[in-house]
Amino acid sequence: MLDAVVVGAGISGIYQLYRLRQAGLSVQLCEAGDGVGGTWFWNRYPGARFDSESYTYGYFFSRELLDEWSWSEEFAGQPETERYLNHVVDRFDLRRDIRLGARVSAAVYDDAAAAWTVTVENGERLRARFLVTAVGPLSEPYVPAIPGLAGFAGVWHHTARWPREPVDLRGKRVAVIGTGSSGVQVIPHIAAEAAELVVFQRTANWCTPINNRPITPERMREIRRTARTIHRTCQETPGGFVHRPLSVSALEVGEEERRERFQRLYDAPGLTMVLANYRDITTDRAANAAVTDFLRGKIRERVKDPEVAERLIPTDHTFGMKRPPLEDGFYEVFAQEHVSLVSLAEEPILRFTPAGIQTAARHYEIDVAVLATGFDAVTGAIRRIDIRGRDGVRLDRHWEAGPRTHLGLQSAGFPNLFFVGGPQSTTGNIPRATEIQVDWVMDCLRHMADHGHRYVETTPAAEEAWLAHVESTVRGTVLEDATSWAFGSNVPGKPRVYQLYAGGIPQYRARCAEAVEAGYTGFVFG
Ligand code: NA7
Repeated sequence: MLDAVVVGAGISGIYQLYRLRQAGLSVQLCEAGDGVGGTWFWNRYPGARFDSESYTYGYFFSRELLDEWSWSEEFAGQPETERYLNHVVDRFDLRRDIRLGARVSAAVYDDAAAAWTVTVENGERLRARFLVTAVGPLSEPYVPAIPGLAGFAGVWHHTARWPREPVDLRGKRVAVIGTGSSGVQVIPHIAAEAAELVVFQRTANWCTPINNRPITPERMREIRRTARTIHRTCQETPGGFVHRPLSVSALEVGEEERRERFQRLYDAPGLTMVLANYRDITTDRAANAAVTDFLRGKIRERVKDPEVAERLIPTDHTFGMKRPPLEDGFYEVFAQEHVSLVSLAEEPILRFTPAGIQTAARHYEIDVAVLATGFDAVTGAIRRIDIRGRDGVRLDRHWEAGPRTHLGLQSAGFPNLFFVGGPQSTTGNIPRATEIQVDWVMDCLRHMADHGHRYVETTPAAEEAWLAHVESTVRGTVLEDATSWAFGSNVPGKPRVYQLYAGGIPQYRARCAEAVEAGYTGFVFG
């Protein structure tokens, strides 16, 4: 019997495997894809790129790794990140414990043995004391049930299942459905190749420029030299980034000063507009309105056709309630003759036809459809696995009304099962959030070994208390306005429940640590 099975070879699962191996435990990591990298394996659409600074996203656990790896850009593209994760896997000799093309379909807890039997889709079975899911919060693609898609005679791709071999779009009539982060990244690249591009937008987003730039060798030396400080800053900020909010309110300063500040943030790299802004832009609606006034002006400045500009201006949401897509030439794309924007509010999609897309207003002839329609986020990839805990209870049933966990780490009735990057846990710059959980799991396993415990599980009361706390972190903030994946509201039929944790990284880490210091509050050992 193995000590542990880890599911998912993304940035979090790789770190979990590394730590388990370092502790001398026997581990197998099962990965559905044919390569490692998770998000950075699957999302290979043109333009896929970080919105976290590269050097804040990578690992900090090894000085040697920090010294030998050089990022080429402030925000690395998908190929570079995939190379990085492959490098890490080889560098630390992790590949021999990774099974590729091994999608886990089921996991059943055996009470008598205090162990999990994990079934891989090919029928293979693994037995392990511990099971860790590191399947990623944005990994289960959401394909909307648009009638006629199966009969579409052209080709279609979801952005998160982009083929490995390049898709030739030259001379093609292409449709992109969706204008979230993925759509906003892919659209300028498709426009550069396709003969025609029609963008179908359901909801406009407040996008801000990525302002990406190369990292010079000199800057890379500086990053290496200050790596520890960078890591510490990421641990101290709510979203795990290097940016800190200002200590002043947007409403305490004059209009001109505020405008200058917004302009500086607009010109700065990364998610600065949301992360390094006045402290109250996501908590005070008047402060938020000041930001949206500024961004509305920017869209009007950058989009030539006033009618198109108005369609690209969000009408129904506050800035920051969703993670704002970072763009590079997105607004300018619509000035090109061969690019058009369809607002689904004016012209809903009725169906795919064999030759294209029929809206309420007209038919669009299409050769290639790109679905940038997002994910069944956070719980989707976990619920897809048939997980059965004590007494055969299904996790899927346990989470029917929304996820229930303690600290986002465990669910009651599922001993020795840990979630890394799962529901009700902190988010933002994902690796900075999930390393807290991986480290917590390792401490817990050491504690169990020291005390001779066979299992650890949480309780319904602890779940109830964590749910109440999770809800309190989002109440009263602009996040509450969102109809987005964070609430599961992008997937029809999914209960509208806040799926993440909005208390921020420092508070999340503190709560995880407090539970341990108080003798593992909310956890039961046996
Ligand atoms: P998102 O942000 O969920 O965006 C999905 C987009 O697809 C969004 O514009 C949706 O419109 C649109 N969508 C979804 N379903 C439909 C249907 N049925 N018809 C038309 N349009 C639809 O996913 P992304 O992949 O872009 O980004 C995910 C995260 O990755 C992002 O938050 C970053 O953190 C990184 P809607 O807004 O729902 O009206």
